[in-house]
Amino acid sequence: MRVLTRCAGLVAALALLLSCQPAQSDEPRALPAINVIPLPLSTTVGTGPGYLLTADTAIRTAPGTAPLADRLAEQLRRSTGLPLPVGPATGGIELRLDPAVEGEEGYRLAADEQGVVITANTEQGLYRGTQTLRQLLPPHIDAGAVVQVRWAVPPVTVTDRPRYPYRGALLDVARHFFTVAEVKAFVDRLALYKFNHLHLHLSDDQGWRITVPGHPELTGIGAATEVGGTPGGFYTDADYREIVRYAQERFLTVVPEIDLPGHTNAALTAHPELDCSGGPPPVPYTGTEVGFSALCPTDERSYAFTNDVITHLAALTPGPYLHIGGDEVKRLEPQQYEQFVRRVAAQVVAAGKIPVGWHETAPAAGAGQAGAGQAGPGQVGLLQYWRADQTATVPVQAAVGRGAKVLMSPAGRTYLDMKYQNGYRLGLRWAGYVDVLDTYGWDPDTFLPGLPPGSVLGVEPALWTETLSTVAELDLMLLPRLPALAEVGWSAQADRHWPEFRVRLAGQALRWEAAGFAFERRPSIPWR
Ligand code: TNX
Repeated sequence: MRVLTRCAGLVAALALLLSCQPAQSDEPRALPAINVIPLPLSTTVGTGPGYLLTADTAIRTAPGTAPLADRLAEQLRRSTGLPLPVGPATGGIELRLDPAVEGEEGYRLAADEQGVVITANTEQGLYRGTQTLRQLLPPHIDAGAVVQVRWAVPPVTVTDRPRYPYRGALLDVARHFFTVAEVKAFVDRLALYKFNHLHLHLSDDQGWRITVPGHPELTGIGAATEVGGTPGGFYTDADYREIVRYAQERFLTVVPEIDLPGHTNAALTAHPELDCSGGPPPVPYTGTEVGFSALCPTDERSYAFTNDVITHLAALTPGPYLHIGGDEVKRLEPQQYEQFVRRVAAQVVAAGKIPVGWHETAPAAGAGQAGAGQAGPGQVGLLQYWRADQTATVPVQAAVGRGAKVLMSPAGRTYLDMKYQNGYRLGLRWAGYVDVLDTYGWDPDTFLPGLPPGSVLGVEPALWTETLSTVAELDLMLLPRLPALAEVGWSAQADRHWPEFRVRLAGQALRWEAAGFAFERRPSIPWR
């Protein structure tokens, strides 16, 4: 299988070279025949002409696949202008459920002159397959209006499933607020590259972004600002549900984070009684320092507050996880901190969710009695590792020994708010400069030494937004690094090769241009 995959890569590279003739300015340029990111498990290129979408093409459904087929049709109609009727009788593109296909997200895609068949054992698998189909079509398939090109799918057989079950991305909506429409735009980028979790960082020193019944001040006062002093914002229940729905439709699970007990200045402006630092009463903060705020660990009212927030958020969230933060707390004694995390984790478990925490919560992490990855009372079940180096390995190893799982977000590899290079206009640089090769050239299983196989649940890039306030700015940081991290999370480690990847990545530019996405032309990528 690996040989075939490598061959497919070579074919793609060759096709790219051959298509390098000067492009006519207003004519769509040709893409390599096979250019899929993340790299599928196995790809076999056929010899025939492939399948051409025409006015006669229909999308054929099987029991259980109609809603997905409707959405695929809707997406393809926009740029092809083809009618693409959906139904059980006719064909061209076919979506089939088959329990024999391996993996919850696995799928098979076969394209020849007769048509395209996508087979999976779940709707989720079928959806991932439709994103491969999208990438097999000319890049103008992502245009917002009708384009006249040959809508050809190359003859190919793809068998695919992901390396890791958890491939997420964090969006910080606290430092700068992003509207529901802007979050949906972020989800669109994630869906294209087969991510399956959306981590929303909903609270921080600079803003509180979600309504909680009985706490009108949280959104009245706590949500008013953002970094730089511009007006903030917040999500109503309906807004949040709409984000969840939109993400779910693309088979992404929303993981909400309320950062506790630090990063809580915005909450404390709404609830000054929960501050016991002895300093002046908290005021809205629009700077970018971290580590100065904490909920009072010795006041019972703090736990009544966290319980209100957690039960409400758990009720709004269909996914299994609730993230309680826990990072960069400088004001509490270690024992006080651990007790705080345990109490809040217990509230999360009582609300029916698995607590996730930044790796600082490791002393309070484990599996409890509920089995691996399932947190017991007072335990964080999933640790998100963010340090750029390995200095926090030991407590994480110990927590894994107690049954916790690890989500890898090492800052020097996955922090998409880091500058690409010295002098770059956007971003921070505390974890160093992060160029495309930094995001691609590592292995999540071995970044931390001494973790038993299976401890790493997945990978999660993070887009913190101290310096970012528009979708175009988010895009400049995401593209081209997000697809690199998609491949780190999805594709087999032994199949990943930078020289081949950078050629495929270059091909994505036509897609981003067609879709109107901003991206950064990093010199390490052979853009045309
Ligand atoms: C660290 S790593 C943070 C965030 C900042 C980010 C900026 C972690 C869990 N916390 O609060 O936004 O660095 O890069």
